[in-house]
Amino acid sequence: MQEKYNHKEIEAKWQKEWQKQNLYKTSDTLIGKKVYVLDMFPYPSGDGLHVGHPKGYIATDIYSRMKKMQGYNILHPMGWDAFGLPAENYAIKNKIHPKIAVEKNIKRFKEQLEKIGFSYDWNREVNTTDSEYYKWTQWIFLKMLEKGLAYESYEPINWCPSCQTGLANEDLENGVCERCGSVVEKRSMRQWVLKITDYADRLLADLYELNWSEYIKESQRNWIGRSYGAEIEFKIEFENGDKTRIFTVFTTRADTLYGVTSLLISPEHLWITLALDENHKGVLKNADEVRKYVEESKKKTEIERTDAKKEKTGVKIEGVWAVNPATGENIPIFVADYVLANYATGVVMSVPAHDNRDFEFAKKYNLPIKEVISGGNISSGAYIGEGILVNSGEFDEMKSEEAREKITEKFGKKVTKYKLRDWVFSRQRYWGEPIPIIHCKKCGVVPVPEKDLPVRLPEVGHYEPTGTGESPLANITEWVNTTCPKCDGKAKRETNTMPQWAGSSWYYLRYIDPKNSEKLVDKDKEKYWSPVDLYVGGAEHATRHLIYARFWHKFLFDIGVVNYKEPFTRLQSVGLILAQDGKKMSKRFGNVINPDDIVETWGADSLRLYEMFMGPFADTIAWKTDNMIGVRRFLERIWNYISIWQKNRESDLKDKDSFYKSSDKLNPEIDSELNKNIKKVGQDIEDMKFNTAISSLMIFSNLINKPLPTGFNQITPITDRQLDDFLKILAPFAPHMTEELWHQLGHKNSIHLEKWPEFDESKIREDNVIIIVQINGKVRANFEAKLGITENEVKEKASSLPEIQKWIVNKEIKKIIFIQNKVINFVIVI
Ligand code: ANZ
Ligand code: ZN
Repeated sequence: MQEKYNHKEIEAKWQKEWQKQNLYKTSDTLIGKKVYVLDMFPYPSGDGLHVGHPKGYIATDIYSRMKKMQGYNILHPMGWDAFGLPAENYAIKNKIHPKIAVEKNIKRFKEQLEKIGFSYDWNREVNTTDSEYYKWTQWIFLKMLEKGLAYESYEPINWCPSCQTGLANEDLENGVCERCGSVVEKRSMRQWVLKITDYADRLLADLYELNWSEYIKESQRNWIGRSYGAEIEFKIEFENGDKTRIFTVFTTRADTLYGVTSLLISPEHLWITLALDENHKGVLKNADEVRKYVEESKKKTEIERTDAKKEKTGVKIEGVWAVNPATGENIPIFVADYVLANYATGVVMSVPAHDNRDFEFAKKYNLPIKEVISGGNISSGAYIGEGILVNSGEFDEMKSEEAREKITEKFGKKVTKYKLRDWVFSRQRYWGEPIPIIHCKKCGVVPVPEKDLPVRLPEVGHYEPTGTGESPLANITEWVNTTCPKCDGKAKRETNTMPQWAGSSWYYLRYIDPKNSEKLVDKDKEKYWSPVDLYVGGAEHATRHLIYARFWHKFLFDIGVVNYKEPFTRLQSVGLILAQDGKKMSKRFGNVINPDDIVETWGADSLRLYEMFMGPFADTIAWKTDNMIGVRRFLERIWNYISIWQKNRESDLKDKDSFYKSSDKLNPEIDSELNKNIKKVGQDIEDMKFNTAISSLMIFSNLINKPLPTGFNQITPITDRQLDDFLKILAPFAPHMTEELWHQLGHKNSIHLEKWPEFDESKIREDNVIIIVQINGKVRANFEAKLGITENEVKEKASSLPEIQKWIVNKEIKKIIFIQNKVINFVIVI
């Protein structure tokens, strides 16, 4: 065995060997227990991987390796999310065709990944830009069209002036384009839209059964934003004698109807637009003032408009008023930009006494504040809670919850509203899946027949956005002009493409059956492998990808393509790795650390251990190359230990009482520590607590590296089986080094195909410590406790002891000094 741990030689050797043996090929026999472990697949950017990317991949690799050793069939694939704006913008900037750029970037990514020693089954690689893949993305779209879930719309949508494409609500961050930071505009244009709102209730209901963090579930609930409320009609009257008309408001607090002292209307409301129109001159007496306000509010983002801290503004519309249906009173109408056009009816009944925004607004414009729910003090602010009705006619003295029902019954009707909007599904860009539609003058919208799929993206020289609202595909006449599948007449292809999120909404299904040319996925295979048992990725996908994929999955469930109604049973978020300077790692800041360099200097196994040892897996933590030394030394000590162990063993085996020949020479301390390790490491990997698993392995390594005064050379001896077990539980973390040592010890098969060791609970000795309790530095008591007992637990236990109670009861404790596993000292005033 070599004296020194040479990571370069070992890692290259085993990566090649594993590939040769096809060690990580997923078995096609659909029997026995299975685990499907999935990473959110990357989009292959031109910058390559930085050390932050593999963090999640390392975790899933460790998890898959352990599960494989525990006897599960493993599906652990990888692929590329390669359509969309990032890839296209990179290609435009660097003047290479996106297809070429993507190929090049994928090659680079793959090389980088392979150096880290992942156990992916590359036979199942998928690429969303491969026409054999996106054929099925198009197929799903056609199925949605068939079921009435895809439709054309001309509603105003978000338009990014810099990316020159329409965007879905999900593509905005605080009202600006999530990709480039530009303020988006509203544009009316023809769009394909998917009716995700049909699934809103099921998307909410099924969250309950998912093993996902409460944070992500809550983000989804807020995104879907279901509110139960009422619609109530208000009569509108005009000073100039125009016909009356009706405005409908949406409210979640119908119980406050008697307290409504004005009506607020959104600046984009159709009625405002029409009233400002030439034809309606004279309807609004202060049209110029209103028009000016409407123009100004267009410049604000939605976040600015709804920010609770921002001042509420509005303009009273002169010459028109509304009638409160409950009190019969005339109330003013305001145009106010904290009312959003695209939520509910775009008209709000303002109740200053019981809504914070309305309170502020009423103060500013001197509107009456009329209390109708008792329980608060409205001179100091709105009372938004529940209570008993007052000043509400026949409803006085009723509880607000009950009044809500009763007032709705009398003046309105119950409705449910959602914040979720239908998914704007077309992009005016080149690098995406063509939407498989043909427009025929005679037959209208005609779906491309299934047998003609895929509709391939034409390869062209120019793919820059046109800026006209049309896709660059519109200029490619030979592609656009086609014949109608129905009437054989002249027709044109749809030129919009799908958004980046299309291909990633179902990719996990294709891994199950990546080469199937007949079907999206074989049913039996799908039944066996689905659902994904563990899905790991960034929390930034909480609402977009994870809502879209759930929506598509439910649709595929409805049409019988999949067997389960949810795609991802357990979801685990990865914490970001920041750069050494504490900033986000990015080429822009010049602070990127390339995993290739770390692997070169320290080795892949050290990189893997380091990333898992940085701290709790979901935490955001800054990278520190200096700290690589710690995990590297840990591996070296194990290497050295085994090298000495082997020599000792050879000479000792000549002795007839050889330690290594008999298992009853087991050192109970070591045996306990090892059993504890097997238990803890297994449980910690299951719980994704890699940092504590590694520290436990380190404790064991330190223990056996201690020299014993028993004549053994330098180290504490352990038996063959103990050493094997230790290497096995280390193997998922440091797959290369453990494989090498495993073979050095004379084994013939891969350590990664070994059985995960079992632990013997009865061998685990609980570590207890004696905690000394002092009062003002004098020892007054002691008690036995578990190693690692926390300060709070010690404090509680110590203060309950009678010999301590007499010192501290009714005394002021000035300070507590605590030394873990040893002492607690109460400093008191006597
Ligand atoms: C009167 C009222 C009284 C309200 C009260 C609240 C408290 P969620 O839960 O988000 O659905 N609202 C309705 N449409 C709106 C729009 N387009 N833009 C801004 N605000 C709008 O909130 C529903 C509440 O938000 C509604 O209930 C309405 O104000 C307001 F003491 O009506 B409420
Ligand atoms: Zn036709």
